[in-house]
Amino acid sequence: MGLEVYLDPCTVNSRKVLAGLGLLETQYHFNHVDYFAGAHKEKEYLKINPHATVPSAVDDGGPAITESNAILMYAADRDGGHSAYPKDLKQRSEVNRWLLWEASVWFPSCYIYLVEYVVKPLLKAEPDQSIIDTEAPNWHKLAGLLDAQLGKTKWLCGDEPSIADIAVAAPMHLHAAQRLPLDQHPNLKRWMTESVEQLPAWQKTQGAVDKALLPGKTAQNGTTAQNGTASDHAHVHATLNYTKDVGDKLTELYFYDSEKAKDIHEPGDDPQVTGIHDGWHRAKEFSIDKEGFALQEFKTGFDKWQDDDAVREQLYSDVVEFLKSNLGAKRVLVFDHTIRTKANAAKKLTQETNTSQRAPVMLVHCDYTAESGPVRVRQLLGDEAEDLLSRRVAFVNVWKPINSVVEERPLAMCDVTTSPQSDFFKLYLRYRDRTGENYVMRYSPAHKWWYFPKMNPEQVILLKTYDSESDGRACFVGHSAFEDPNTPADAKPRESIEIRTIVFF
Ligand SMILES: N[C@@H](CCC(=O)N[C@@H](CS)C(=O)NCC(=O)O)C(=O)O
Repeated sequence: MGLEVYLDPCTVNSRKVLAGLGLLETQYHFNHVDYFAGAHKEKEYLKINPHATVPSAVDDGGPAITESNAILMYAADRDGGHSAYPKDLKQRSEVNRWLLWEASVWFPSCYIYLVEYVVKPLLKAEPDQSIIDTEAPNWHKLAGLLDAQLGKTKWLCGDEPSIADIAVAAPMHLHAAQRLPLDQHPNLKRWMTESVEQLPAWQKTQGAVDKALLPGKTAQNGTTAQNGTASDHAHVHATLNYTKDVGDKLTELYFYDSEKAKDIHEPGDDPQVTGIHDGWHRAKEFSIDKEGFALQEFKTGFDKWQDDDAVREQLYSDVVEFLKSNLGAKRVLVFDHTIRTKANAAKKLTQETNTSQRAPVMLVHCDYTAESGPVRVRQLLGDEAEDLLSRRVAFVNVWKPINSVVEERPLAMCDVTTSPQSDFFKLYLRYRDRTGENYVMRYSPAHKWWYFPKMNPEQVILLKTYDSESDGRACFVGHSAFEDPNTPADAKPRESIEIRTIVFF
């Protein structure tokens, strides 16, 4: 079986292990635990590491090693020893001293800079300078100890690099972005930039860190190979508005003024920072029956987007033909569309007038429920409905950028293979004359989210929002617009059209 490591290459202690194993030339098998998607808190992973932290390692079915420095100590001795963790008692105690010092005081101090200057900006939050000001004297005291040592030796424990160098360098691995004041500690700066950062084992682990934590610095679709066994594709971290399931109280939205709206549970009260994966590397593989969405090419010369009649008369028939040939449907009914632009942002989600011009919806939802799908078929198809409902019927939304490439508020989809039916519950939409139903979603760290950054107007996303077939295929895809942290400051507002269809098989 060999050495299995479980980690996310972008976290401090995971990166430490990968770089350390590289220095030790240890063979291992890499298992990706997606930290920002919360995979380290999932049931299966907790069986390996009940502390719910990354990294951890298991060798040949032995006990799990759940401390990064303990993994390096183990790996160094595992294959008969390595000079990076000397056997000589006195030399070893020097290395051990720095390993323990790093875990107990150095990591916590550097971590404060990482959170304020790297993690918070990633989440579009403001760094708190008072937190840095409070920590700075302690950080300088600790950095001073390192600086004094590195004034005497090239590496922390002598002339050769040891696992202590990797361990102590890891918490400062993004020192520029972390704004660590290294200039005041010249020996420390020299060691970090001219020694540690020149190690091939260190350099090989930089790409994954930059990609996850400094998205502006790296190209979008790059890959990082780990020991030839896995690759990590780009993702962003953003807030998605899930809804708390408050038990016996219904979740509702009123589209008119009513006393009844005074004490309701509204949706979107559970914002969660979530990893959203760039789907371009496998764009052709997604299907509306498996993941619940698909990406397709759809070219049209149509451009009168502000003219609803023209959209109906000129675009709908193209969409019918496109879906028939793509999905093998016998019949397709296009029954509605919505143009979403930020120019429509002033319109509240609950605005009463039923307009086709709206702002992007920042709520994790699916447009139909198991009950509202057939109801809508009956409303729209009258006498024909019962016959049509005796065969397979699906609702498919066609989502398409208009006018220009999407740079802000893109659409994210929750992979249906990670979101069982039990993660959905009903949102009641109260209109004056009727009540509609949507699904909203309760949060789960198991959800895997996808998006297609920079989609252009010749591409569409097909979203399955209802399927009458209950044979295990995808029926309801949760989706939401989100604030993309990669959006340039001068980006054009997103403009898109969502075309609602019923597909008969
Ligand atoms: N002392 C542990 C610390 C591990 C740790 O805290 N890892 C962080 C990522 S660097 C983590 O998984 N935190 C859990 C969380 O944020 O929920 C080690 O060195 O392995």
